[in-house]
Amino acid sequence: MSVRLRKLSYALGAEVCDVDVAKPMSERQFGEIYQAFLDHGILLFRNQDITRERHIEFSRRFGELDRHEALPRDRHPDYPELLMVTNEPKPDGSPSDTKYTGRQWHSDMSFTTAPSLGSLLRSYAVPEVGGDTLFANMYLAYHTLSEGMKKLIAGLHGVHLSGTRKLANDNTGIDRMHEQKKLNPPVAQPVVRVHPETGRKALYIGEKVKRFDGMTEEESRPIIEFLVRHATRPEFVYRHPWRKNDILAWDNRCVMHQALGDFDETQLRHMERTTVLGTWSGYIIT
Ligand SMILES: O=C(O)CCC(=O)C(=O)O
Repeated sequence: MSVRLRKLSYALGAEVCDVDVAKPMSERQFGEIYQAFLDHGILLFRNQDITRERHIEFSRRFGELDRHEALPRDRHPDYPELLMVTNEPKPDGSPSDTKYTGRQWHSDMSFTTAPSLGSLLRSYAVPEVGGDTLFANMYLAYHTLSEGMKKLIAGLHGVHLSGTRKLANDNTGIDRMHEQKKLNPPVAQPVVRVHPETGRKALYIGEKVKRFDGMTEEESRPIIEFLVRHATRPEFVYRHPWRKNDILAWDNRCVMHQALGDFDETQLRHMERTTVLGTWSGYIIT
């Protein structure tokens, strides 16, 4: 049986239709799904009312899973393979640590020595409207740069830092940010990555990049800002309007994303993510 795909946007993404990821899947069928993942950058599976165990099990087919040692506060208490993104207050009534996760353009775990291959985010509760996520095709972003800019960035390494940039006025998340910084020293990652499976070049940049190694922040900032602005032009982006029980799988090696805060924060938005470990070709900044 061949999987049926429906394109999500001009730039990237496809919906995999009529697949229940909790059901046994042959190597051949998963092979088709994985090929679609490589071809489209994002795959959407709708109506996946499945258990946490099945979410983890399906994710393992993409590769070894991260146990999120770099983000200990954000893990599900019983499932270290699941990272929570939720605005549900803690049992003591204080705000969730992960309320503002992902509110900047990034590729998952780029600030660690195990930058992610891919992520599978599942929606448990979504607000009535909004709470969308944006995704940008970083192959297109690279290939539409001028030859001059490609030359300029060819040997550069971006210095990626952990931490949440956008904090609430009440400093929600500040302890978490300090903890993350201690756990994760700055790492340098190539700005142009060759995708290890497709062999295609993609831009690897984002708002966690503070400067280029060997350059000052002042020198780096205009180039970083240009690259992020360029990569997130509307024609390179897909905006995902979540429904409950969606699973969205994306390839962090050629896709960057950002969670939007365009929703009523009194309404519950609860997501859980598995993160597939990727390969590392950067270095630690000492
Ligand atoms: O909540 C979202 O829509 C995305 C969260 C996010 O950025 C992430 O899991 O890396």
